[in-house]
Amino acid sequence: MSNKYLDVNPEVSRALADGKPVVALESTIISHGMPYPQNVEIALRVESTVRDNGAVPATIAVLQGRLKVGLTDDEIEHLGRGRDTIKASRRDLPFVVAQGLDGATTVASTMIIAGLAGIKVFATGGIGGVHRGAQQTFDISADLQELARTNIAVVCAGAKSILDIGLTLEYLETHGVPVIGFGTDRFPAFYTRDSGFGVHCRADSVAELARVIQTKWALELDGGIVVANPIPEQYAVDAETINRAIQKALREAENKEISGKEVTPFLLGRVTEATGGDSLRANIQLVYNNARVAARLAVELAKQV
Ligand code: PSU
Ligand code: MN
Repeated sequence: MSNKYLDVNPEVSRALADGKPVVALESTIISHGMPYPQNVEIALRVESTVRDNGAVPATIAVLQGRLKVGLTDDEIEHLGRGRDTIKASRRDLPFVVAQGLDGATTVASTMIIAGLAGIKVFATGGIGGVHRGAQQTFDISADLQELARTNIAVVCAGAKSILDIGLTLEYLETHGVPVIGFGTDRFPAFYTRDSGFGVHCRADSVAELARVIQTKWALELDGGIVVANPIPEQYAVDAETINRAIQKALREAENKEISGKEVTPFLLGRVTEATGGDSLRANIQLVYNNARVAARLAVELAKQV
């Protein structure tokens, strides 16, 4: 597929034309999800992890109004340094593109751009979801709507418990989005392997995952799939510590009346500050782990076509 606003880098473009495996990667995690300079180092290592597992990485962002699929190392550095890059989700894309601005893409907008390029697999850390207190605030991430409509498999470590995970899973069920536990019956909560909620189906190999994904699309059941890949045991963070930091961050967000798209970056920043090195280390490791599984899944999907 092509689009006049889309720039797919030559390596990614060749891989897609040859039916080779490609994994999309988002950029809000770089600009708004982790501190500089670790964010750049991690983004680059995530790319090499994808390569080491047999697929071509395609980090996605908007640069000077162009939808970029596959960034250079300098472009990743630029995004990682930029303190005021716009966080661009679905509704921000028209403005960012029309004005020729830079935008870091969320799960939702990365899915959209990956879809335009013809990429089927995407690795990230955690997806957005239904926020706690959404009954009052209506704060539901556009990521969930996108999962309802765009045909991409998103490999993540579940969702952070800054969200209401129960309501997030209900929303995904309503919209027909499969939530597949990879080697687990439990939906993970990013830093921890069990959110207290189950998944509705499980796959124990990438071949099994690929079959379910291909079957969904062959049935013309459009929309995404959540592959819930728990953080490796040895990197999981103590749930108590994380929950305390999250409670404090939520109270602060409420007192400061943070709203709209500022909510998630604010909470992420505060939780990272409060839990220090441990949570960042966990964050890094779970992203590598997701990149690994996504690459293996992309390899499998390329075989099964
Ligand atoms: N959750 C994380 N880390 C992140 C994000 C969410 O644990 O970096 C980012 C992702 O880019 C996600 C976005 O798509 O935040 C969701 O923002 P919002 O809740 O405003 O839709
Ligand atoms: Mn929101």
